[in-house]
Amino acid sequence: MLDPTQLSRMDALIPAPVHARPDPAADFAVTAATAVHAADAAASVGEHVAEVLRACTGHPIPVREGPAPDGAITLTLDSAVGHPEGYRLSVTNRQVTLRAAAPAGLFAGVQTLRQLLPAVAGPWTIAGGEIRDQPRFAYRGAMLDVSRHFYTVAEVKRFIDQIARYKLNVLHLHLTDDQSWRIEIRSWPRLATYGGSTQVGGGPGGHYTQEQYQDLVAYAASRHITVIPEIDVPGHTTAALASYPELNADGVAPALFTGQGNATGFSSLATDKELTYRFVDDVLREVAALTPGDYLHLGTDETHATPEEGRLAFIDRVLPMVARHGKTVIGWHELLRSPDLPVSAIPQYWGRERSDPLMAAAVAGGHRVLLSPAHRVYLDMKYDLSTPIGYKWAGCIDVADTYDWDPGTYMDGVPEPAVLGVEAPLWSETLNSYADVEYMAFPRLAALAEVAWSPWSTHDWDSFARRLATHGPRWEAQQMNFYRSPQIPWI
Ligand code: TNX
Repeated sequence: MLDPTQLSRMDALIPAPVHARPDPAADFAVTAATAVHAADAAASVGEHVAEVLRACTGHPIPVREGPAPDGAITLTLDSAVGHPEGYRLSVTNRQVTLRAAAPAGLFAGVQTLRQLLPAVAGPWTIAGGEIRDQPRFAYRGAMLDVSRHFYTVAEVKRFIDQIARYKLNVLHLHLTDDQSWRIEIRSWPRLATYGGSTQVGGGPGGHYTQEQYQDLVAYAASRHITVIPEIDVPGHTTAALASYPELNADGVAPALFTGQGNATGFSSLATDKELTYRFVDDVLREVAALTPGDYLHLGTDETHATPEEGRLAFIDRVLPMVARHGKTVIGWHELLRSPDLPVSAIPQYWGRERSDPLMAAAVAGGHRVLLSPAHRVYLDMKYDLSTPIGYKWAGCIDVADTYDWDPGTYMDGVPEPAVLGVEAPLWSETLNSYADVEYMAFPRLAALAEVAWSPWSTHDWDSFARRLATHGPRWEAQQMNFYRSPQIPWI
């Protein structure tokens, strides 16, 4: 394997771009005179790149409108680039030019530009050359389970920043489960104030007020990341059932649950009570109103405590509510047990089989799907048997396992055009702190990001491992608690 310290920065990008032509003689020096030129819809991304450059160089880096002189970094919108998340980046001694059809593409280009800067210390040059790039999959997601353990607004923002650097564009927030309810619902206030008051192990927990949730959504949007809220129903609902006795079949509230739970599901909303549907509709209405993105995730997994007939009736009634509130449903793939789903509904596959008749039938019927095969992308699985936290029910998952699979050919009857995208879920039963989140997420999320963004023609484990090695110093500089997998030749 080539020595990673010899890699040029343009050869070390993650995710790998569609096309890159490094030109080591064309590095661009960022100086006290460097300005960013960006107007109109490009201006906010212009401010973002200026902020990145100010933070590392200490130079003023003003953002200006108008024609760019020599020595400038220019961001322009140009419909000729085509794909809304694609970009063209050209770096010469005299100027840096970034073009994209939409701000999301400029933002993706800026994430590339960051990696063209030195990892830790100056001289602050942007590595020279040309890049043409666009994503393979539209949906590139990470899920954070804030229910089993609570993470503060500041911690979730840090996670957003960390995933944005690798061009992920979806943050799925698992907001409710047996252990807690983490989002304020004004029509059912005890969900958050009581149902959110604890976490696994019995610690204090917490919840997001509606203002805090909106602040998170806006922060994510400023990084071109869509938040998808998950309200897991009808199972995984002890926190709600504990908060309101009338939601229980027998009218008796269970105690709050602070164990880790089991992988089968032991709680259920009362699917034959009319009040249940008023409750779900109220919750979905409030959450939809706070969420600008297109999707609501309804969970629907592991409903072993819900009689099957009740489960089907529940899903039949609840899916149209989501549509009435203007959103498209995502559910874990158990959703496919319901016949006659609207074709817009998106199953998220978390199984380990490469063949699933319900998935193939859904695709044949026109559904698009999300792939999260547990033994590849479940970030709560241990790396190896010595990993102190995490589970191993789907196997130990080291970086190469997350890297070496092709979503476009992964499942029988699920060809690439049917794959909306991929997502790596991070369940948090065993993650006691945000440092634990980082440890399980990185470096595996970088591998997932490349699977999601880069064309399969660039897929190459040796190359990836070498490139990843150069990201270690960047993560150290950000005080990230990442796992130093022995598969990677860290520098
Ligand atoms: C299964 S995958 C779950 C989660 C657990 C996870 C632990 C899925 C849809 N449900 O409730 O947290 O396993 O690995």
